[in-house]
Amino acid sequence: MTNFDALKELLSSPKKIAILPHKNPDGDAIGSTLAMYHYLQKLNHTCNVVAPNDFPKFLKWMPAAKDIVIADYQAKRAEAIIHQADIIFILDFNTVTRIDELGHWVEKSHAPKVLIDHHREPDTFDFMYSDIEMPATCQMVYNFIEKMGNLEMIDKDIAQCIYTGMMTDTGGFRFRNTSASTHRIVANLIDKGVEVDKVTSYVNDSQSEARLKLLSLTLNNLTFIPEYRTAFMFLKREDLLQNGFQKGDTEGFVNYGLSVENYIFSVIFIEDTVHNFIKISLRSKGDFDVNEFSRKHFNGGGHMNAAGGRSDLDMEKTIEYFKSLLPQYQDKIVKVEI
Ligand SMILES: [Mn+2]
Repeated sequence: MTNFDALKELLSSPKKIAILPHKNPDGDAIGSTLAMYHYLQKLNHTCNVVAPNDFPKFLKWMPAAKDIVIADYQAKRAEAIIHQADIIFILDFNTVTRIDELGHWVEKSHAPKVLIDHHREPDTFDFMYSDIEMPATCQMVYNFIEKMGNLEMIDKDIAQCIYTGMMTDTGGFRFRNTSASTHRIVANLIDKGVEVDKVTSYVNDSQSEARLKLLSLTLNNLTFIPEYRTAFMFLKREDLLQNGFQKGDTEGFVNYGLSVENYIFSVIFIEDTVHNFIKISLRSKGDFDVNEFSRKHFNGGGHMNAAGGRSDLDMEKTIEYFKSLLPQYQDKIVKVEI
């Protein structure tokens, strides 16, 4: 971490601290900000977590989750907290454009800013702990508390927050960057009281009925194209509306297409419930680049293995168009090693 000693000095007397996760906060964003909130309160600081918008139901159980100030609902309060902060923590994101309007307030503030994050190419802040090898910001928060010499201050609440972010960002400790130190830290967190079964259940077993119904409709139309190792699926507006769709309900559906042996490309087409276009999510394995695919054909982009896009054609035409693109990728697709 840059300027660590200066930060430690800064934290040696009580401060007003704003702690920010990114927009559409996930388990790692909420876990890391709440862990830091509990930890800094124990150091006698006055803390607030300010999120740009609301976070999913499966994270609402987390200790002090109800104290998070959501800028979408409490803009004035969010603004005031950032305005009055002596220190601003930026966790699990690396550029102020990821927090919408809150970004203006952060830029306006003269308070020193502390970044702890594992995303590529961060902006420059006063204090930075940036490491793209880390599987989760929560793991970095643990390391930060350790470097502060305060591991003994990690209680059950802090441990459950850190554990949640590590679990969700590693896909349940399965992704490649899950390391030996990830597991060593998890072992220590369990010693501090993490209830592994409960956290797992809170996170995984709080899906809405709508989500499961929509999943069943989606899997029902899942189509396989073996010669292109490609699967696709779709959801129509009336299905979404008739089943009480809420934002986030279709998160992760696209991954089912990659759970089939030998398949490396999966796409879901979802009609927007308000506007006349189709949202597209694309996932791949190996070196088949869906970022490039989406940029070229669907006005989108993202990462090599996960991208988004859109189509202004209707569903039938969009799917026809998608299928018509596949032959030109056949060579690339058959060569992908997994
Ligand atoms: Mn993260």
